[in-house]
Order: sequence, then C-alpha cells, then structure tokens
Amino acid sequence: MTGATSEWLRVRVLEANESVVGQKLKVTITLQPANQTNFDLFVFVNKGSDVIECSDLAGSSMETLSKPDTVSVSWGEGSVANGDDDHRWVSIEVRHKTGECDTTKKWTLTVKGN
Ligand SMILES: [Ca+2]
Ligand SMILES: [Ca+2]
Repeated sequence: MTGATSEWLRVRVLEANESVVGQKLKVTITLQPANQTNFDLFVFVNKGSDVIECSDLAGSSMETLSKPDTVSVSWGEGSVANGDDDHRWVSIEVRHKTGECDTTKKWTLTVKGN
C-alpha cells in the first residue's frame, strides 16, 4: 500500500496451518517513508479475541527522518496447536510526524505474514 498522509489501515491475518504442531501467527509491517519525510508506525492487535482493535498497542516504531519503521507482532498457540482459529484483524496507524504532507512524496507500507 502507498499513501502520502496519516492513515488507518486494516489487514486480516488468517491461520492456515492445521497441523497438531503449534505455530504462532506473526506479522511484520514495514513503513518506508519517502525522502525527507517522517511518518511513524503504530500497530494494534487484540491477541485474546478476534475483534477490531484500535487502542491496545501491540507495537510501534518511531524512527527519525526517512528511516524505515518496522513492527513485528505475534500471537496464537505455543508448541501445541490449540484446535482453534487464531485469525485476527490487525489495525495499522501511519502517523505523520514532521515536515509537510507532500502528496508527491509517498510512503510504502508492506505487510508480511509468518
Ligand atoms: Ca518515522
Ligand atoms: Ca490455532
């Protein structure tokens, strides 16, 4: 995804592993700002239940000007499967930090599962 202003985004992470051996779900979110811009990254996940979360912060990154911000969050079962779907909504806030909001200077957000 790309954008040029502060923005809220939402991603659905699905558990697709039915093995009896447990595996945590993990999502890594990277925000690459354009040159000479600074946005920060805030990630919200309700690890306990499958609801849309917007206040319980699971991770954040506030690097300085032009540096990429990265947040990794994991949840779900331990070494033994829990026999339940650990699908979750991940709410992502891209927050403008400093400088002007120049619509020609776009940030790029990448979301990667496990
Ligand atoms: Ca930043
Ligand atoms: Ca599970």
